[in-house]
Amino acid sequence: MERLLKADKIGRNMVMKTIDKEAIPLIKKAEKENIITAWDRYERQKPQCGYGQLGLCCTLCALGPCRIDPFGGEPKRGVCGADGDVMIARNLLQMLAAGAAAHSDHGREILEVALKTAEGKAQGYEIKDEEKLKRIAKEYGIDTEKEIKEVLKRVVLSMMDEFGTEKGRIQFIERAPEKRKEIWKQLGIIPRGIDREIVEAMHRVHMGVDNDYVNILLHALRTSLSDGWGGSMIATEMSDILFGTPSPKESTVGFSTLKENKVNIVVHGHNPVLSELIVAAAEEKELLELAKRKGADGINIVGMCCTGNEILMRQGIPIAGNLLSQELIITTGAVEAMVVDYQCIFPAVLEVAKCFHTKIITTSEKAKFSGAIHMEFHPEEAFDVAKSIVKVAVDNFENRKKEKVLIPEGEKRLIAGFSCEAILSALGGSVKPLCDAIKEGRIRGAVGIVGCNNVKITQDSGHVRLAKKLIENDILVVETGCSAIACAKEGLLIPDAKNFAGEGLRSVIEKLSIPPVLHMGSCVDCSRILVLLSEIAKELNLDISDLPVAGAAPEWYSQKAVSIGAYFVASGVFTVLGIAPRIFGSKNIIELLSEGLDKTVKAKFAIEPDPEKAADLIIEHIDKKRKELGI
Ligand code: BF8
Repeated sequence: MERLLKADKIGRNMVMKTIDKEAIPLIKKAEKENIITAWDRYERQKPQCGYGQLGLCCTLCALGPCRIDPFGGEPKRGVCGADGDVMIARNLLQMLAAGAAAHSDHGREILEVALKTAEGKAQGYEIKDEEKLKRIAKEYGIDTEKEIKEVLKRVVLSMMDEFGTEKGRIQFIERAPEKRKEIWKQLGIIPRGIDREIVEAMHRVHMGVDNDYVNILLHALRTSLSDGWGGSMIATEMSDILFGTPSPKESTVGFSTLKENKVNIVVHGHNPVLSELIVAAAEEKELLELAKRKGADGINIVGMCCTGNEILMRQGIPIAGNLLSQELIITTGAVEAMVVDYQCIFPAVLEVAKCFHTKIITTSEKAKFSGAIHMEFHPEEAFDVAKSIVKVAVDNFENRKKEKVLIPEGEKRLIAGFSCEAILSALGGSVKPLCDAIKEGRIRGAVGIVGCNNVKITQDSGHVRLAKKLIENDILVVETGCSAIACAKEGLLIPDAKNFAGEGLRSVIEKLSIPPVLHMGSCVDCSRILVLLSEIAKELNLDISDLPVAGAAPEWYSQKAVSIGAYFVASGVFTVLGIAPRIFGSKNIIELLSEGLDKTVKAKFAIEPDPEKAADLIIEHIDKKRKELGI
């Protein structure tokens, strides 16, 4: 009886934790072996602080921590006198600034590698997309007749200028439709420089600086635009130049991408400057021979989270999972090394790795984890370091304990690699056929589903249920980040998924041989969505806010997602969040982020945890836009 009860409890727990079938045996294994995961830690945090959930807790300075009574009693203000509106706005801006900083610092690192590449000082990097380099050079007014490395150097230096304050207006803003730029100009939120907006955000949240919640949140929009149209767009474009602009590639997804007879290396984090070279190093003859001598049949690289998306998009490297998969993959007992750079890496992976032979290897000077092996990556010696990292993993193969290995079965196929260029090429070189399909109603609209996993919602269920309902209603879905990985696991990223699509959408995707859900890349590649939307809006001589489109982040958790959501809305995209941001302590801020924004930037946020209802909200919005356009 007790065993039955336990089994039932595990069964019900599984349903609540994830819909990823390959994850279930690993969660069971973790439970059996007392391995603590994020879901367990979440349970131990409950109940989470009520003041914090409403945003009415301030820990910014040492006068606090302060809190405000949400029911209108005392205390009504923090020690400094900040009311609930100011407290929530400052907290939100600080959160957003961290996200914008993360994306943009990632972009800066790509530029630093590109500069060293241009100067012939980087090891293992080259220019893979000259055509794109020249196209971007023209946007910056740079002479493209020069020697190609000189062109690269000038583009990099111009992009580096975007981080400072001298120019006063970041270049890629010019890609937006005229009507959008006019809205930004009227509101005074055109980003002046990437670092400038982030630093100013941190200045404004200091006690006694910006104490007007509207003013604080306007700057939040400007900071987010400096990310979406600045740091993230730079990261995407320069990554394409160095590593190649993605085109459709077939690959596989899930824990089953691990191979029992091979040295398994998981690359986890965000920046392709690391993962690309690990992939290249794993093809080196000497390392393959070493692997053989150690008894392995080869070296198997799989991705995790966004750095996984980067190498999936460009090279078709299999992707093992998304945010909540990172501890479970170590639980397979089949991972020789998890190599990480930064962002979204649970500190807990070190604890899980202690139960197995897995080595956690950190590579960034700014993201060290105590207990990990640190092998720092610098462009000058990047390939040598990549080879050394792979060697650590190969040497570790003999420490794997066969009796501890559990690799779930069920590898799923996917197609990734839908950069804007790839989408245009599938459409025959212009967005016109897509616009025509929208006008004719074969495609009702398009939605970008982005963002993370969050323990507060069953893993992947928000993304998958939302995507399924949208495509069923003839809405084309584009995805990035952990959202794309979630839908890949569910088999929505292959042309056969047309069976889930409505008749109109199916007729279009069948003709183009594309899936109904298009994988556009990592989280910095949300900038690709902005470029695509701008192209469509320009083709139709409209603003982005006029289009029958929307955004959604059903399972978001990160500061970066706050920035993405804000720049979607600031760019004119109605955006539905599945997890409530910490704003419910202020009616004024709820009003500002919904109707207030709608009046100014012509787009707003909605919060809807139920993916079916979120889809209804989106469909209603898309139909309203279609009606306004008379289509
Ligand atoms: O940048 S979607 S959990 S991995 S933050 Fe992180 Fe969220 Fe995943 Fe990529 Ni994006």
